Amino acid sequence: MKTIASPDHALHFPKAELSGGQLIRPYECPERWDYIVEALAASGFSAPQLPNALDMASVAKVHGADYLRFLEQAWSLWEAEGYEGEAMPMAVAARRMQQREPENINGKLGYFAGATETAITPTTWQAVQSSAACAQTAARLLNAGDSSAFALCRPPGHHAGYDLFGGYCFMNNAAIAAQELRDAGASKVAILDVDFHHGNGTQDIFYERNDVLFVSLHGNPGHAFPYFLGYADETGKGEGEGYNINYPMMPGTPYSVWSDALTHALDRIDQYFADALVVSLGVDTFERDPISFFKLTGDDFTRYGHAIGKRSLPTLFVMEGGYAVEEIGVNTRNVLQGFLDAQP
Ligand code: 6XA
Ligand code: ZN
Repeated sequence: MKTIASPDHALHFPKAELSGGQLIRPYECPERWDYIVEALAASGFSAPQLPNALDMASVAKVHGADYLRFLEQAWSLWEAEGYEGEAMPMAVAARRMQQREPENINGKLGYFAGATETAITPTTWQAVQSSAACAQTAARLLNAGDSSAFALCRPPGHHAGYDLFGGYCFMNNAAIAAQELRDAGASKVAILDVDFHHGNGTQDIFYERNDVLFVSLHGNPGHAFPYFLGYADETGKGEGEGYNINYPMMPGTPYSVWSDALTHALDRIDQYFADALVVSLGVDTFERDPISFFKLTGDDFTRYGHAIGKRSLPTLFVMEGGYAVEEIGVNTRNVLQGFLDAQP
């Protein structure tokens, strides 16, 4: 299994995240990437390869043109205002307000925001493009016949919607990968999101489509970020009806319960007869994750990697969250190793 990763990830590292009423050092930090690279090397995985330059064709099918223009221009518009800090949304386009992109950068930030903890720096856009390029390049490995690949994306992507950023995400790497697989001829693609948080952005992008099945296991949104999407009664719309499946779970959920949901999810994916599987891989389901509430142990990651591998689908793993930084490498490695050990 090849790993695609870019050192450009380090270009995105805001000084601050708004959390608990304070500006703190972001949980989503560059060392996360280093620990994963290190753990894979220590277990004999091949050295990461660089992505090719990002091709915007598949990106433009999952994100709006206005939104992409905003991401590209946000820092220069912010800088032109003479602000000293990093760009962060404050006022948002809430209920019964106009859904119309304002001229002012503060207005634009709020208009495109799904959450306000995520800051934009001078070099964020480069990191975002390289992260998406990792997912795209890895998808093209599957298109060329590899049976699996790992896109070590940073920043992550699953909270990024058609025209929304937030939750540390800007472009939806998993959605770009799924679109890339579709464009190369896969007629059906499944996305399995095992990150602790609901992949609201991925759900948003594919909600009215039946060519991409979205299945997510996550903290119940009544109790967990992103709070406003991820309930079990969200099943898709129009042609997409029946092609969105959510498994929200309560605080304290242990592996015994989580793995039953995974079996159910994998059965649904089997019944869909997908040509390829994209896994949004967040390891923030770990028992000692600082911002999450599931109780998976290190060995549970191996177990579920194996369960995914047994389904024998061409599989692309795309990195999402995980904030127990010292364990993130081993937990991620465990999923990939469990997967590989189940391959015929
Ligand atoms: C914001 C929490 C963001 C969650 C990010 C994440 N306070 N998503 O891990 O998967
Ligand atoms: Zn997460």
